[in-house]
Amino acid sequence: MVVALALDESGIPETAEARIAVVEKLYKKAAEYGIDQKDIIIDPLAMTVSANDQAGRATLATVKYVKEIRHGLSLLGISNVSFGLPLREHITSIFFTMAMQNGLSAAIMNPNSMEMMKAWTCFKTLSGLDAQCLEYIGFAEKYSEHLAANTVSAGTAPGTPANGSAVAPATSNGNDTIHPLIKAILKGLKETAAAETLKLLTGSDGKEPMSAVEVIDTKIIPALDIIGKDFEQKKAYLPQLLMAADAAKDAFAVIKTELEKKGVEGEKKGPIVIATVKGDIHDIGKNIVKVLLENYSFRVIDLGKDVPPEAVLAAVIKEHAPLAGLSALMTTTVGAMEETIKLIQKDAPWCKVFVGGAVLNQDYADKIHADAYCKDAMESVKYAQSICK
Ligand code: B12
Repeated sequence: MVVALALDESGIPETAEARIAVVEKLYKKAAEYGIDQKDIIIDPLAMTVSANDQAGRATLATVKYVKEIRHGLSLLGISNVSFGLPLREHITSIFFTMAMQNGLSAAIMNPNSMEMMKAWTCFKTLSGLDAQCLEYIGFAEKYSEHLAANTVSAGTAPGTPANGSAVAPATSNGNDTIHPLIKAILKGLKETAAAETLKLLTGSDGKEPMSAVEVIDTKIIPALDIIGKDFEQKKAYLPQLLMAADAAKDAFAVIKTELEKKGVEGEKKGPIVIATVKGDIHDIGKNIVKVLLENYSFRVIDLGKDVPPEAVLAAVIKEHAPLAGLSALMTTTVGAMEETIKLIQKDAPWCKVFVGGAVLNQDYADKIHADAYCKDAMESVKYAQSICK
């Protein structure tokens, strides 16, 4: 490839129009030598704004012309733009961002500059080039460490993580004592999570097989607790929480399939209406409760998540259900739970309501007049057995 600078015998043109004219001359001359446009990178030249306050505009307009009109490639040595100014990296990094936005193809820039890497990473994230914002999250982690080390602006940039590599939350980093299933959930590795779950359930790793409840209680829930705490402490971010939740779901899907294989046939008890309350989309815990209840021969009518009180009531009435289970995981949605309980107790007084979810406890369940609080899926089975004989 050839790098062609946008200058001629008369020097570097100051205006965008004149520089673009040089670009056209370059393409033409190259063609005479049999050099194809795709093999040329035009350098529109970053001139210093402290010497000419219009210099940035001329360069950016030329970058844009090369990209949008000629569909060609461009390159800039970025840092020259800020020569002679204080806090040069402010100008350099923003200029870099603007150049990328105008279609710059390549840059000569300092990858050891924190500000430049910030511009690069944020640009990628905002341009849809950073799957699930993982690169940005990885950068942010390093950036925070950097700030803590108190060496802002002139310091060394973090090594940008490899594209697409999952950035594990701090808690899970490099800790070899963590069980592989927990690790897989923390890192959002769905296939590994499913494979590790199967190993635990079947004992195919040469160890004693675990029960479904044991896998849920000692692996899946602790993993989600870790990522939840990391999320709270801003060590993990929403994309990671989502990935962990997805991996946990896949692990759980394996448990469900294994339980179904063992399937208990016979008459079904219940039915039990079950739902995550309005405003709340957390359904992993509710789904676990559902599967376990089904495994103990209950017919479960699962209304899903974010379910309005009226919809729960309607299902209870339609099925004349003796029991309804409500799940809430956020302090903000416990109100909806209380509202649902009130409605059921008023219009379907035969139906008992049992509640669960991480934000609840016995005291709170009493306060909102639930008939029972179950701290986990196994307790919910025991309670259901006491009601639906
Ligand atoms: C996974 C997860 C998510 C996933 C949910 C995916 C899904 N499909 O469920 C995603 C990423 C989508 C998510 C989103 C959000 N989340 Co979230 N999330 C979690 C996390 C990490 C784990 C929850 C979980 O599944 N636990 C594992 C299950 C098995 O446990 P469980 O639900 O408690 O269920 C057991 C028992 O409670 C009981 N049980 C549960 N339900 C029922 C029902 C009945 C009837 C019975 C009897 C028993 C029972 O049995 C279950 C099995 O033993 C928690 C943190 C935590 N450690 O709880 C945060 C957490 C609940 N999320 C939180 C927040 C803030 C959010 C968001 C608002 C984030 C955001 N800014 O967007 C959104 C919520 C959007 C909404 N409107 O609901 C906060 C809530 C804070 C609060 N106190 O209000 C938490 C606590 C994280 C935190 N520490 O900040 N989240």
